[in-house]
Amino acid sequence: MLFTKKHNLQGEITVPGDKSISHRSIMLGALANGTTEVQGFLQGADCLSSIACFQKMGVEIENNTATNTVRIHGLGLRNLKAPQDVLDVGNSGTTTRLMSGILAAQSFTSIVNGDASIQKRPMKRIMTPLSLMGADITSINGNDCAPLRIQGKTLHGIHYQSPVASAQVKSAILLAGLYADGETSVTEPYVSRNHTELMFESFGVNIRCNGTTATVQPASHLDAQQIHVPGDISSAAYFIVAGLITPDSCITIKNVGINPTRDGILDVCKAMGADITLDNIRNHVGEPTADITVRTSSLKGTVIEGALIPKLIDELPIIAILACFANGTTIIKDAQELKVKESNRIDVMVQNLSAMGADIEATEDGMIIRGGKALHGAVIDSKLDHRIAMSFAIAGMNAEGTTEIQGAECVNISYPNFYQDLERL
Ligand code: SPQ
Repeated sequence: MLFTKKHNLQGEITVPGDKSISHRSIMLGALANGTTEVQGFLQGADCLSSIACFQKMGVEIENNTATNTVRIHGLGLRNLKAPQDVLDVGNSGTTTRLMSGILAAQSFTSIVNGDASIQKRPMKRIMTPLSLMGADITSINGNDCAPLRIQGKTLHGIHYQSPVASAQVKSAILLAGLYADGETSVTEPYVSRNHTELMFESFGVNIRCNGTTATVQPASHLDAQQIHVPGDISSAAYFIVAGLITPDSCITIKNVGINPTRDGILDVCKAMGADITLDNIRNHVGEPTADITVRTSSLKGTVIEGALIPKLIDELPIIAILACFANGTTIIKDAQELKVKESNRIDVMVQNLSAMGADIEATEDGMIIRGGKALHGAVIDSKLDHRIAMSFAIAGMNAEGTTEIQGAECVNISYPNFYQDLERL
């Protein structure tokens, strides 16, 4: 797909539902008693993988793709059926890791597998704590990646000190903790996104959060809920950056989730001097939303590190593009997790931005970007990573000449209509 220079992006846009919340709505809805109705569900390939996996375990799920409404007829905590086939998670790390926490406690054995990218992503981070709880979980190829074989067992509560700030690790343990014979807690180096904890609370689970520790009590049952999924801030991020760096632009993104564990990009924009405002702030079951308006801005470099990193981990590729359009140097540290996403997002950003003429270097745990150098078009290998493809669409619209994105269709993972929405502006 080809991109050329643009100016004057104007208008309002509503981005699709939050990917993390959409996944969790399927999983908790499947385990609840009664029918959970989800509005604003993300119809991205990753969330459809979550639906398909739970359907294979006997859960009736109706997905109205015209209205983005999903109805999940929950089977209750202990009534999932043994799948007749491999549980195919596609490209979705969230499905793989969270569902493994649930599978670890079932009365059957299952095989979890996904695409070539999933088969390279580290699973030891969940295998270790789940095994400590008593789970029988093995990597079939012995490389600590999928395919995983999970034989359900009786689980015990643990207090786990996680070496990484990862919502997927935390959530896998907390989901397993629903079935444990005692209290389960997870402490992280920094707080990661807390959608599982918030949704647990609304489904009636006894969950407590204190600083970087989340503690869950075993559950007897979950109560079905009505869920409104806010717009995904990770998807909004591309329009936030487009509005800030494209000349003569003003964009409003409506109904975006601004959960404080996810809103790091807003902090970065403010630190860089961006013209960004939040209006119409509302709250639904602990998940606040706002309309975000951005205008073309003169930006300065900043340092992004520490506790801020988990709050914007998926936005770092597009933030690297933003940094190219700022005066001065932007330093991204403590972000080694970027290496184990759908692609190695440090290497892929540095290679592709260098090809466009940016002054960028990779470090052990991030990137250093010296902004202010004009970008020119290049051929971009997305590595079939949706966040890379969307980031370079925005870069290509702000570069001289033509940018060609290879594998551009991978946006389907989290934002199927991304290019159409961009075109509308
Ligand atoms: O699901 P997947 O493939 O892991 O998706 C990504 C993404 O860019 O969409 C990461 F590659 O988001 C993760 C995120 O990075 C989604 C997520 C969640 O829903 O719990 C948490 C983060 O991952 P982690 O490893 O930090 O827990």
